Amino acid sequence: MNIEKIKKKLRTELDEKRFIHTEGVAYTAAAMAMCYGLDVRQAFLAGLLHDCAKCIPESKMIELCDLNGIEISACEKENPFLLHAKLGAFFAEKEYEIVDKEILSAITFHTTGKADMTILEKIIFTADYIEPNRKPLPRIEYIRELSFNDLDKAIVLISENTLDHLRSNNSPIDNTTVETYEYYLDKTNSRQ
Ligand code: DGI
Ligand code: FE
Ligand code: FE
Repeated sequence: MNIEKIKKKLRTELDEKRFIHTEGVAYTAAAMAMCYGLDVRQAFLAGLLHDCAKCIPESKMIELCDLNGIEISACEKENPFLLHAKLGAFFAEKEYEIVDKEILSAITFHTTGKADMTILEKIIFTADYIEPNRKPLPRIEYIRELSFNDLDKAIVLISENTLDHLRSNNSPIDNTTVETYEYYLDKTNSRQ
């Protein structure tokens, strides 16, 4: 499927706001790929498809996971919206003909991140947070700058913001989200 065809299908799957965010992530990921010497088209595609399952109603997401043998963790059971990441990778492969496993993995981990990410995974995790259409977030200008000159440190600040936000709302926290923060905090601290 070429990019125009993917965009056309995404327009039917996503609402206007989500489509605008999606384009923001795709172009931000492409710019980051230029900065870090990655394949620009690969990053653009991963950005374009990262939220392709975001507008599916939560009950339908659970149904689709059950139907297709996609495992649901305890935290995902409590917060089914988290499933849009795994389910997004599933649809990217089945409906958008993406065979590149690196793209599929970047989509799978875009919400929680994980320890020891590939550069593409880091780029999608970060581009999702810093893209220009996001509403104001704590320290966002600094995080945007870091994203292009100290990606691991940007990930520490993003996951720290996310954990603070989840704790202040008393939301259940997925272990992978905590692992992302701890791994990149240790990694950046042991550098100096
Ligand atoms: O899909 P987007 O809104 O573009 O962005 P996203 O997929 O990164 O989702 C962002 C939301 O995910 C944000 O409100 C924080 C939330 N989130 C991230 N990790 C966890 C989490 N929510 C819960 N409940 N638990 C987590 O571990
Ligand atoms: Fe998302
Ligand atoms: Fe997103």
